[in-house]
Amino acid sequence: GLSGEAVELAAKTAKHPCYSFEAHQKFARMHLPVAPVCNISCNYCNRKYDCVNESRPGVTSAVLTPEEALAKFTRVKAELPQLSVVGIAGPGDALANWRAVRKSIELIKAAAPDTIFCLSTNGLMLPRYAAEIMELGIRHVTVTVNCLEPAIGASIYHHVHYQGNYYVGESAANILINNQLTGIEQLAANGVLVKVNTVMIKAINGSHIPEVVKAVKERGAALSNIMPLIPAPGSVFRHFPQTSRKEVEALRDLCQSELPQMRHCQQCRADAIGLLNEDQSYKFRDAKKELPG
Ligand code: CLF
Ligand code: SF4
Repeated sequence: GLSGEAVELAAKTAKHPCYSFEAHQKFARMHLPVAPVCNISCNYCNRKYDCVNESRPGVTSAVLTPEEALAKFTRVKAELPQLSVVGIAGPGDALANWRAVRKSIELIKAAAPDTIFCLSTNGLMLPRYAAEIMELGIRHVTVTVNCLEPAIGASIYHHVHYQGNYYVGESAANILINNQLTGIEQLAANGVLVKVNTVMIKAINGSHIPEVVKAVKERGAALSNIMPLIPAPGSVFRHFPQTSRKEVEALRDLCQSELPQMRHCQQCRADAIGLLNEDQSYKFRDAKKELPG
């Protein structure tokens, strides 16, 4: 039979609108924009916008302190009874802002212990923080993995800041990829449901993605989310064609036999609130805090 913890996790996942297709019309998530800094540079990113790990380029979110995050959560929870998940998805990387992220989660957990917490990360700092993530009770983590080979990664990532050093090219990609795969393995081995997001940049990783999905499955990932490249203004890839829905769907069909595919992702903002297809973040913004978008 299933252990008590497995039963509890299954119950949580049934209320997670991203991990469960059935849940996405019934349960809402809110993102807390408490993570402004990033430790890598993706060529599809424009740092004026939210992290493409989990969000649509185009609109900047105001960054909140942990105390402001708790206050916003309290306000949203009171008005949005379907709220089940609090996620951290930018505008930078959740683990490059770990103190603020951890504090925000601790405050909300104390106020509302039944909240499901969710993180999205590029994975660079996963080996460093996996134990703390699990101690905090986080059981849903998304890692964006775009390739397995440093030679491909050198075309996707401009640089990586790691342990006080600055890396570019294949050495940057090599560190990132190794940490992503190690981190996924550590989380999955301890019962965390790992979702892997992959940005389909047709000319660079299009034909390589089935291998990525296979490799993350071997390390214990539970779900795959292949996302189209949205060329962000100001990003290195700004002139790239947007990957078409058809191309993404075909790749998902191909990878489905390896890992379940998420097909209802909305590429949300770092401050998204509500059902996945019904963003209500505009209702909960504090005019004083908003940056010009
Ligand atoms: Fe947010 Fe992401 Fe958690 Fe969902 S979003 S941190 S797993 S609670 Fe969901 Fe939005 Fe797609 Fe992300 S629809 S971008 S997959
Ligand atoms: Fe931008 Fe996210 Fe990549 Fe960081 S991890 S560079 S915020 S897309």
